[in-house]
Amino acid sequence: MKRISLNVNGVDRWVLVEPGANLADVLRNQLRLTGSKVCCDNGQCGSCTVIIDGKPVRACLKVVDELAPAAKITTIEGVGTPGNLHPLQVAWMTHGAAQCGICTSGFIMSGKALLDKNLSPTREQVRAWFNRNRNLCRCTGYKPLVDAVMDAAAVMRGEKSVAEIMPKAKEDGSILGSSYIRPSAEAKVTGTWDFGADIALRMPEGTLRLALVQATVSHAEIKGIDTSEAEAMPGVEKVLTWEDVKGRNAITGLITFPSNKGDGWDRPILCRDKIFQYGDAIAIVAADTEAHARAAAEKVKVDLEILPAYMSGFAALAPDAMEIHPGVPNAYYEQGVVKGAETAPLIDKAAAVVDITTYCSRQPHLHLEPDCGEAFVDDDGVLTILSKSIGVHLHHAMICPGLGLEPDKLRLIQNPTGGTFGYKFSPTMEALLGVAALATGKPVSLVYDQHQNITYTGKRSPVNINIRLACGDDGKLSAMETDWWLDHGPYSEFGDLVTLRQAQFTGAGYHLENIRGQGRTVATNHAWGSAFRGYGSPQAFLASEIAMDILAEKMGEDPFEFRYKNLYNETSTTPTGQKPDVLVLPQLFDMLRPKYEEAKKRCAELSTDEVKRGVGIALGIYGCGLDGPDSSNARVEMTRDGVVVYNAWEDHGQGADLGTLTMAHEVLRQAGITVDQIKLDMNDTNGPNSGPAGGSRSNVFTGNATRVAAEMLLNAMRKDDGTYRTYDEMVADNVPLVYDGNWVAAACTDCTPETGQGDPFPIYMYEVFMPEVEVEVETGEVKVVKFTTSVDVGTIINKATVDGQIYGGLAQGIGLALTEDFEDLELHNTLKDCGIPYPKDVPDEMEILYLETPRPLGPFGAAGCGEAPLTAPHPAILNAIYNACGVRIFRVPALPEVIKQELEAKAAREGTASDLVH
Ligand code: MCN
Ligand code: FES
Ligand code: FES
Repeated sequence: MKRISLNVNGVDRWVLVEPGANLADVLRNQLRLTGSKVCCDNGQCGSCTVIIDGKPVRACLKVVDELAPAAKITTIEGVGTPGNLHPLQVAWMTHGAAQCGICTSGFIMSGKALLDKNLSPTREQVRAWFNRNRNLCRCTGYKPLVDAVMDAAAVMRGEKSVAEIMPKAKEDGSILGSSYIRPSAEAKVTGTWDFGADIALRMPEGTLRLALVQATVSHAEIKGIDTSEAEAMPGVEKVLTWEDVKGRNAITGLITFPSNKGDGWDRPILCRDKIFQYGDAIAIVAADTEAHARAAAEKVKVDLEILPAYMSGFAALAPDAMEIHPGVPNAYYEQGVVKGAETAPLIDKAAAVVDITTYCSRQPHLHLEPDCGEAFVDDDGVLTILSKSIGVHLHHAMICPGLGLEPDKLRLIQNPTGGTFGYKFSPTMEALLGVAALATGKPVSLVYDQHQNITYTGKRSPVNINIRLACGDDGKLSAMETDWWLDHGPYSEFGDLVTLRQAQFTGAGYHLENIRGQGRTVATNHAWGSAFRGYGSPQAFLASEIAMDILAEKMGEDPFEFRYKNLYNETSTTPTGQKPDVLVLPQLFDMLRPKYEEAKKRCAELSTDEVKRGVGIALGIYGCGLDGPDSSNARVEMTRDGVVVYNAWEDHGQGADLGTLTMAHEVLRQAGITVDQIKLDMNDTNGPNSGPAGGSRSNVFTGNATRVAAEMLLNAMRKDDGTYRTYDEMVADNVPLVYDGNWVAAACTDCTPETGQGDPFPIYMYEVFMPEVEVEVETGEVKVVKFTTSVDVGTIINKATVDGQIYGGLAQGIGLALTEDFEDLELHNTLKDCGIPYPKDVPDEMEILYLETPRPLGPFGAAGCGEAPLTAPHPAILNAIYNACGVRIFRVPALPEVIKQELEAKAAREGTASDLVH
């Protein structure tokens, strides 16, 4: 221990520190300055950035003993406070630059250090600065962050006023379609928005800190668990195993497909007999400090008999592979597609056929905030779990029987959340927190480190698709056949659903009357499959959008025009036989066509022998909803102080608060209710069940339910003369004050497992992707240098939100196409090694062309938007690579070494061919 003095935000503070303590921990744990966030703890993400003597420093890397005695440290708390903001903080809010907000203070500190020494940086200098200082953001695609710095610099130079950079108010007071600032923005930009790890620090004295004993192998039988040594370690309160779980000790996947050979109870809370994947939880240590808990966890001995690990669908499907869940075949669910006429004869007589196999990777979510949560039993005996859940009611149903609780004895509340991108559609640590709080009777907290976060949360399910796509002499598509498997890891929850998505989206967007297909869900010992933005569609579009490109070439047609003439028309149905909700694809292509022609010219002009430039096209579609029948609920209450809106539109970072506020305000402003008079009370199982915030369904479903509840209140407020009652008048007239709104997708039906036919979604969103890439011939390195996209997500509810969703999704698409993977457990276990794009990996030139076709069923005409940008940016990038250098890649990520190898093979082929000619 050492007593040192730190000058933080202009104040001298004395602290006692352990030798080697890092500044991030001292600031957060000792000085309680939790505005600096810790996401990676190893210098990769920049979320802990502070300024020391004018320089941006990643506090997690800075050992406090090594600070110069007179060092002046500035944290986000010293930059601006709510109501007294720095221009950077204002600009961050007005550009929607704080989505989830976990990276925000790090970026603002880094940006401030830049502007303090250069008040007129170019955009490129800002990007290079953030890149050099390792500032990562997973939500925004970086462009809005650069916009924010440029605006803040203009304000600081005196060229713009703060008022000029604020969103423009509409004359009628409506905020619909504006860039109105989200309610959580000010807290996010000032570092006062408490995430789960911050809440853990503010838990009462006596809170136990948890650590997990986890599997370090992928498949094994458990012969014994010995906790005795761990129990004797300092600070340990209890070591818990499966014997301490009072219920069924399993998380149920709520399987609804009767033909699924699994029963949905295959995921243990704490493993008893078997390890199914790396990271599986075997025991929980509860101790007075996290360090004590982690040290004791190391001492739990687990006796294992190692089994063969099946780390891919190929391996698990081998005839001699053992059943991962004894009694259930590894291929446990089959999905068929039968639409129109038999395809074999049509393929036989086609003018051209493409027959290819594509593989979409186990993309990691790479949300920056490590999974975390708290639990306690409240004064009424209700187990209350706080977590990053994006489906509080769904998770309640999934974990309640496993914990052995009556439903009314369990409550889930969402914490402010630093990004999920879908991984939190599955419960992660909720049941573990619950087991520990019940068994110890004390409040508990559990915070994963980034290694646990990456290795022990769900991933995108890899899919291997064989596709045969055929067209007639006129270049019109005549038939499609598909055969696929989907590697869903060991746990079946939602595996059938994502297998069905392949039937719904392979070939979507085109007039295609005849389809036959067969797919299967396969259990493996790799990471369990969870939802991920675009859920199921990136795998499907990788196959059909590469096939379309090749077919166009076979027919001697331009890939853009070949697609255009095959788009959905008035007589088309989707691959599941549903009539599209709106016909917008031709317009989206028309908007893009001039840009495409320019891009082709530019690519030809700018290509050199060393660097080839190319442009690619792909379309993407996604449905809003859970698939088949779906509904949502919301509540609105008139109070003396204004209106309170209750729903469970969980916020990953996408802006559920602003969505809710806008929907309610747009209705209630007719009665003179202002935005400031609306309060939000969200994401608690004690409130209305709105369903999970997945499947880009919330804007449509919970938006509609909120609208309906607000309309019910509005009607109740309306007097006979057309004016509206005040709260006092409502009370005086005995008019009820609380209204429950419900919205149901009335016409939706399930797709059958045999044919895949049905009407699964009420509303779809549409996007066309046009990246331009440069391929360095010598190395195979690919850079996306420009991205243009045309999008229809219906009426835009908030412009800054939708822009941010699209830019952020495109950045993730670039990662999916070129760098991101979670395959090798030894290699892919940090943010950087998993291939997350840094600022310079994403182009600054990103252009979005909007078409706003109102959806008849959408709230104020809106569709969803979160998943659209990650449906098909990656096949568009692979198509652009082909356009640039003539190399076809069929699997992602398209790594430089693979492209280089293909370029060399191509050069060798061409060399041989030219030898033959001479
Ligand atoms: N929106 C809008 N106008 C429209 C459509 C949508 O302003 N016409 C807004 C909505 O109000 C909402 C956002 O766009 O704020 C996304 O709406 P929607 O598509 O309905 O999606 P959900 O609210 O259900 O959010 C989930 C969706 C999914 S499924 C994933 S995964 C995802 C995503 O949104 N994960 C995200 N966006 C994310 N953004 C961030 N920053 N972090 C994540 O983890
Ligand atoms: Fe310090 Fe990531 S937490 S750089
Ligand atoms: Fe940057 Fe979420 S806003 S990581």
